[in-house]
Amino acid sequence: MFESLKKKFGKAIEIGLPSEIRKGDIEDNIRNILMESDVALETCDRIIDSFDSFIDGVKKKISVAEVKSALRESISAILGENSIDLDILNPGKKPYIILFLGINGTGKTTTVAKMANYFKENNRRSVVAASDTFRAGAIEQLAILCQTVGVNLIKHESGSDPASVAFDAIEHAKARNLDYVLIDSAGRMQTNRNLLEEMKKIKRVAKPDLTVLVLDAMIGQDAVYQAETFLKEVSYDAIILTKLDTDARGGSIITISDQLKKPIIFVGTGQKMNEIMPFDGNWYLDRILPE
Ligand SMILES: Nc1nc2c(ncn2[C@@H]2O[C@H](COP(=O)(O)OP(=O)(O)O)[C@@H](O)[C@H]2O)c(=O)[nH]1
Ligand SMILES: [Mg+2]
Repeated sequence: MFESLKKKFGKAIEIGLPSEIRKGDIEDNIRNILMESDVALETCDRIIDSFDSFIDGVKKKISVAEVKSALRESISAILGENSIDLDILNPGKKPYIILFLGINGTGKTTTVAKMANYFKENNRRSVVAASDTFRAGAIEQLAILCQTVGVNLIKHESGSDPASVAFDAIEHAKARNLDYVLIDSAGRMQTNRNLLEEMKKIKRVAKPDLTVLVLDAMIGQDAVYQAETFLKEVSYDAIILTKLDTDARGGSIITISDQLKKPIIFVGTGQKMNEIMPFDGNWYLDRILPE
């Protein structure tokens, strides 16, 4: 993942070997690389400003080592800005209720099942609520995934009230002393009023401890606009970014962190149930920056 971004940074920095690079040149190059990688313009500017402040202001020429550390610090500062105080495996409440939101196709349903699998692998017990009762086939899709993972699913008929499915799943979890309730949801167009009312109702009824916005890394800056629309109507606490394996340009993590001001807590890296992991900024920086 992210090999092409790493290669571009590598080339830009190596221009300075064996001695030094002109600061203005390397800043132009970094800006261009970030822009080609789908990083928003304002975010590029923030990174360059911060890069500049890491380097002695009057210096015109800088060493390769200085470039590397200033670049790492500048991006790292953005990634680390929005952390939340949450140990997801020990959240301190039982059942811990997580609601997953996002528009169609971003990977919500897959992510719900992957998270159930992640919790199971860590000896935690979950129940899943099939609260996407709108889209044909959604309940069946989730039923198959839950069977693969080996986790209970609470479902009602297609077209029924999503909030009451969530409510039943919470009762189920309480009765069995389960650790988590994971609530899938429907995602038609973000402008659809009914959907927004439906999500608000699920939130009112389920009172989630954590509301996660599921975003698709592949769609880059559009993801930001989608999320902003959600943010206006339904609040959320954190982001799970899916399909990192298909993010050929590699910059969506930076843009999303900077523009949405919410922490990315997990990332999806493939279609298999175990292809999800807690997000770690250093893991990402190691992949995009040359050693
Ligand atoms: N490559 C890849 N595909 C994913 C990932 N997460 C989900 N998908 C795929 O994205 C498609 C839509 O996923 P789905 O969970 O149905 O999205 P939903 O409409 O938001 O519930 C499916 O084909 C998933 O297999 C991921 O991390 N990587
Ligand atoms: Mg779905």
